[in-house]
Amino acid sequence: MTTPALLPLSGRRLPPLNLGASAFPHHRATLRLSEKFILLLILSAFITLCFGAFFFLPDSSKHKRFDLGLEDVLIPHVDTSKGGKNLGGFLIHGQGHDEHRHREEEERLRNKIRADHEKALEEAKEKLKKSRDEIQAEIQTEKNKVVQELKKKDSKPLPPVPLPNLIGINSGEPADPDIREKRNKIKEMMKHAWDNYRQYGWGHNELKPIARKGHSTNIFGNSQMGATIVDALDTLYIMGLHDEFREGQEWIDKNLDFSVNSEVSVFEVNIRFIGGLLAAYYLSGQEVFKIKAVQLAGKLLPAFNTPTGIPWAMVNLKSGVGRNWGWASAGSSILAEFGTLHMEFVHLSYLTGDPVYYNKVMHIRKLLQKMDRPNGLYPNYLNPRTGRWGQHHTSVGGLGDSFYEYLLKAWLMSDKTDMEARKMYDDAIEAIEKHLIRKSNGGLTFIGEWKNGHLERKMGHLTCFAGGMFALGADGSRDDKAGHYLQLGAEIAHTCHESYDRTTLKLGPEAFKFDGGVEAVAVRQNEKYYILRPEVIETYWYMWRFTHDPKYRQWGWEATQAIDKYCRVSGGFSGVKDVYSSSPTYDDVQQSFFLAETLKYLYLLFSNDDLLPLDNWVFNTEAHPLPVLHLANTTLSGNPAYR
Ligand code: DMJ
Repeated sequence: MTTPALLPLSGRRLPPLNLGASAFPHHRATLRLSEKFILLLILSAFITLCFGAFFFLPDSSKHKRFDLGLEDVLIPHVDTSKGGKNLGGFLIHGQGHDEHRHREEEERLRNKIRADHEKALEEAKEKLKKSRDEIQAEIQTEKNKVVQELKKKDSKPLPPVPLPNLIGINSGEPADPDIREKRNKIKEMMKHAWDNYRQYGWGHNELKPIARKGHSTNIFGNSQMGATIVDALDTLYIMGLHDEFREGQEWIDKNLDFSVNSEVSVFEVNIRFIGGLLAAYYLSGQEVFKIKAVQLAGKLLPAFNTPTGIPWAMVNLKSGVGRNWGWASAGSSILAEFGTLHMEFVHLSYLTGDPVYYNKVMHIRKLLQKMDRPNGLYPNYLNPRTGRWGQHHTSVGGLGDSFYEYLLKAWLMSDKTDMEARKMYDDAIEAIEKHLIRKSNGGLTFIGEWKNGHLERKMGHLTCFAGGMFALGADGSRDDKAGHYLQLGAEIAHTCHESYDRTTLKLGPEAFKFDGGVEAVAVRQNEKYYILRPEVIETYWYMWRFTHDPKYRQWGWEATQAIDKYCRVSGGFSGVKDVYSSSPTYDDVQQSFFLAETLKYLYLLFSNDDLLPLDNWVFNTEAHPLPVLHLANTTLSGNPAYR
């Protein structure tokens, strides 16, 4: 309200107040002060009256009941003849009438609850009359129903994505009868491995070929997830073993279920299962593989919920709880594990239109880029809580290997557009060459391991993959050093061949030394085993593709014969405990990577180059081929969801 303070103290007239012609169209536009004062007094009295009326009227809200859809409790319609009004969604009644209705309702409710209890009691009594088996069968039926419902929910169709031009899914049949025969022998070995797994280990992760039963390790958790089936699918496909492929597909369709209370290795599940399923999808076009890969990837995502976004090594598929290996330095995650997700995750984003996978792996890359690297080397251990390196150990073998491989392959898979990855690869390889690669007294090039400023002159079987990696990365290398890297690849292939050739069984040991007069030979008893690993054969195959030097086929054939002679048993193939012993003992495990990698690389070594050409396909670290994404930017623009 206007106050008397606005009144002139001197009696001098204030200039006329303009209330505007539109406010009072029938009056003069201007009023004198006394008239204005009276008008304001009347207005204020009127407003006070309105406020009073508003606050002192009886509160009708006490009589309102809101319809929340509880039809049993509330009155379904309003009988306006008895004083009720329907005010759009809630009901109003006179008070006396309301209390009566309320009591009626309470009584009705009580009766209903009583009836429900009696019914439940009757049902329980009926159940107890049934046998244990009948009850179990009923529970199982209910469970199956729930699983089917969940499956339906999980099997939502994914957005259609333009498939890359899938060149090179052909027979690759060599013209030379000798090479054809060798290739057929390798196919026969695959059939032997598969048939025995089919017979004795079906659905289990791996096979014990001597005990003739299923086998598993902690990397797959405690569930039977058919690791061998998933890992072997694409090898079966490219070998033309289509009946076996279909058996595998059927098992996956009906049985592969990731809603299990099982703690698995994120890395292993990614490279073997997601990689295997994606490759099977691209090769065969069967949707089921894509759907399963995406379902599984969803289960791995909680592993990334760490303070840094560096994933845990293990995750429980059901609860999503993650943790690291107890043996890893200071609770660290492992470079070769969190650094070997990129290829599969980029494909997942490409196929689903969901950037979540891509973002997870790019986040890891960005974080690594920002970190200091001792001597330019990446340590094997990184703490996911603090974002700090653990022990300063660097390896191109176990714990480090496939991280470097995936930098190179990220570039290749992006049709050589992901220059950030290429630069990281080039920088890392330069540091590795400077600090880790040496020549032995006998002239063998080897890659040692860096341990707190000291070079250990030991090379692992796993490290032998690097020969192929150097050859694969030669084209596009910095300062046009293609010839140098191809040569380096050849030298590593030669050294690794020596590690095979210097054994009794002509199979390579797990680790070999270049120290104290020893060259490419295992010294410790616990490094003398061969567990059907692929890395040396993998390098032979890459070297063959880039050079066509017949010695690589020759070396590959030596390895094939040694495996067939010393690792083959009637129930499949087994690793051996001592490659220097003429009467070796078996470890009784047929590793899933034997079917995924070792036999696939051997088969490709004796096939024509037009079977899965390297311009169009990039093999993940478990030898699962994924197509190059010929996209405008690094990874994702091929998917309509990203445009
Ligand atoms: C495979 O699972 C993969 O090649 C992985 O990158 C390292 N080791 C095994 C085979 O030796």
